[in-house]
Amino acid sequence: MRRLILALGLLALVAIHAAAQPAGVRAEQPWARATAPRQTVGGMYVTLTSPVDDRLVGASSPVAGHAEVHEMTMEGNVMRMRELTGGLRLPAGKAVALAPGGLHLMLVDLKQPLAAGQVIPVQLRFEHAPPVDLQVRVAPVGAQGPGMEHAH
Ligand SMILES: [Cu+2]
Repeated sequence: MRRLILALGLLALVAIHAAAQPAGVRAEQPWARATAPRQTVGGMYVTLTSPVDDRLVGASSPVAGHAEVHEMTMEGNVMRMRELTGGLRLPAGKAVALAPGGLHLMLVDLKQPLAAGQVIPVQLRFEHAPPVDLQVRVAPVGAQGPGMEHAH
């Protein structure tokens, strides 16, 4: 009986501990795009959902010197890219998609080209939530999604 009480007590402690953990950001369908031989930057995409207001503040990967959060916008007929230096806002419960033509993570100073089919580790960092480690599949050059779509 005493042992049972002890076990229940431990379970309660574990439950409390789990509840006290900061809620994590959900990262779905991460993928990157293959790069040409002399290209030094590569785009990475993922859909992020945070249970509370948070901010994606950075990323890192062993395949790149560093990574930046970028936004692509059209200015007239010209596509421009700029770094979101303050990070990317993740409103509570809202899925924020990083996708071609818009928000993306830019892997800068690639140590070697990203090859289709390769899987690269990328860590995402947030203002509040603990970091998220991803295994990111590289899709072919020109891909618009993680690789399920057909070419036209
Ligand atoms: Cu970029």
